[in-house]
Amino acid sequence: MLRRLLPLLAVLLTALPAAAQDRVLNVYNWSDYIDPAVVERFTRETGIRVRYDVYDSLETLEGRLSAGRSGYDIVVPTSEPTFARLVRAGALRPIDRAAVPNWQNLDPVLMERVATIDPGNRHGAIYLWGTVGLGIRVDRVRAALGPDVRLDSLDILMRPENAAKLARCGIMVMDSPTDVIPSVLRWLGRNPDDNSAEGLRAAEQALMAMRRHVRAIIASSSILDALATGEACVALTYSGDVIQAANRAREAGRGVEVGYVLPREGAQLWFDMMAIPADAPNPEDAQRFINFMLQPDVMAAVTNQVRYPNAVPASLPMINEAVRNDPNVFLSPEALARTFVAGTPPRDAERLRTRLWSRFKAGR
Ligand code: N2P
Repeated sequence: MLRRLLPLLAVLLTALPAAAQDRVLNVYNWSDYIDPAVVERFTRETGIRVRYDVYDSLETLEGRLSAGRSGYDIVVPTSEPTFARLVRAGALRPIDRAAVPNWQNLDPVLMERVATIDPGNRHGAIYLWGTVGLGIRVDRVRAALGPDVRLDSLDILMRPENAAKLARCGIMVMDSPTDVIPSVLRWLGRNPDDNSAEGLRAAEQALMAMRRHVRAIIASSSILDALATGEACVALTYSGDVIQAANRAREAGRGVEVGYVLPREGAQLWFDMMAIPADAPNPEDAQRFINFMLQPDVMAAVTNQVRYPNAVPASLPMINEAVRNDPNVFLSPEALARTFVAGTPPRDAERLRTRLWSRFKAGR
């Protein structure tokens, strides 16, 4: 009986639409930046399997994409500089709105902000956004700098006398000139887009002045881990990563209390964009994925998991109370007004920045 049924089964399986069987979508996203259940649901609903790779800095993403033929269908670059450069280079495929009806769920005010570098929002939808600031061990920082220390400034890290007091406790900086230099310039009271030789020299001096107190300049994903275990006492990194680390530390129950410092001198604000490389092998399925992600319940699940706000306002009622009321996830209008969005440095400035950064890493 079974013998006779098997060939029939084989015929039935091959007759299934190609759709359900061997479609694969290649996604390249930031680490710790999605709810895995959401990816499973996408596969369940569409039959499309997802090959999911991660990066943890814009430098890594740009390196991977610059050669072309990355093989990815979805990438998630920050609006400036990476997404802006890709748009300008014609390296992204225009998105067919008719295939993405959930586009209408996007907040027009936020989308307008990224239209400056992508006129008409043709190449990308905001996925998540956030700030750059400090993850700190609140009790340790208070113990080192005094009970009255203001926990709202990059002074904690950037003033050498503070860094000296915190060195033994563990200072870390994410390994990304792109996402660190603008905050340093701003802390210096300069234009965060100051790419003059003099501006960059000032940034370098400031970084070098606290360099010997820094324990590690490492990938943002490693910083998240180090904050969660308590190994890092002060770390310059992305907002939601700090909040994720704080939650992990709390769950571990070993008395590590992590807090986020939104720099009052002005925090760098960034928007990460879902986009499709021009040479994506499966652009239609990529659009399906973007459409799937833009559903309010899906975006709510992502924000609940990774603690970054999204750009789909209808997701708000489904976001957990604690996340919705966290002022470091959803900034108050006053806090938002003090943020800045960094621009895209010209290529020659990029070279200066890279050299500055290797000297900072080397410590000389
Ligand atoms: C996620 C990193 C946030 C993205 N781990 C920074 N644009």
